[in-house]
Amino acid sequence: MSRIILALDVYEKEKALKIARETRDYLWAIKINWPLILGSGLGIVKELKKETKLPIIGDFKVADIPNTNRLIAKKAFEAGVDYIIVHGFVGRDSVEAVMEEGKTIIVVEMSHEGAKQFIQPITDELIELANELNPFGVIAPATRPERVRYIRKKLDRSIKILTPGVGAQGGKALEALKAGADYIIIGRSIYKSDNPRESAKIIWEEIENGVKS
Ligand code: OMP
Repeated sequence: MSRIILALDVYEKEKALKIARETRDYLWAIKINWPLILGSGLGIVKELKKETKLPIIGDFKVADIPNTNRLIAKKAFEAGVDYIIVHGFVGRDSVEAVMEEGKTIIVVEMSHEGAKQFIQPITDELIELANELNPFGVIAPATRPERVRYIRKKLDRSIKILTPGVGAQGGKALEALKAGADYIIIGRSIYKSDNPRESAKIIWEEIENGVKS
C-alpha cells in the first residue's frame, strides 16, 4: 500500500480529475482543500471517488464553535469525504463535535515558518488532546523531521501521523517516514509537474526502496 497522499490543490474540475486518474496507482488517498472546493464545488468529492476508488480527506481545517464545526462536518461527510482535518486549538468540545460525525485528523503542528509563533508552543497540549480523543490521525510537519520524531514519541501508537511539507516546502519523504510519519502529503511537486504520474511514481519508488534498505 502507498504512503502518499496527494494534495490536489487545483481549481478546475477537469484538471483535478485528470491528475487524480494519472496518479491514483501510486497514492493511498487524495486530500482536497478549499481551492478545489471553491473552484469546482463539493460534488467533486463523489467524482474523485468514482474515478479513483481512493479515500478522500477533506482538509477544511475546521476551527469553530462545536455547533458550526458539526454543521460543516455533517455536510462534508454527506458529500462522501472519508476523513476531515480539524484544528485542535479551538478546544476539546469543538473537536469532539467533528469526531461525532466521522473520522477525524487533528492538526498538532504545521509545516510553515509561522507555525512556530502560536502552534508549536501548544503542540504538547494538542498531542495530549489527541491522546484523550483517539482520532484517526494528526498532522505534523515534514519540514521538521525532529518534530515528527518528538510527536511520534508522545503520541499513542494507534494514532497515525500525516506529514505535509514534502517537496515544494523543502521536506523529504523518507526523512519524514523514518522520523515516524505514516503518510506523507504532497501537492505541488506532483500536480505542478509536467508529468504528474511520473513524479508520483518517482516518490513512490524512493519510498519503497528507502523503507526496504
Ligand atoms: P504542497 O506544499 O504543495 O506540497 O502542499 C501541501 C498541502 O498540505 C497543502 O494542501 C497544505 O494546505 C497542506 N498542509 C500544509 O502544507 N501544512 C500543514 O501544516 C498542514 C497541511 C494540511 O493540513 O494538510
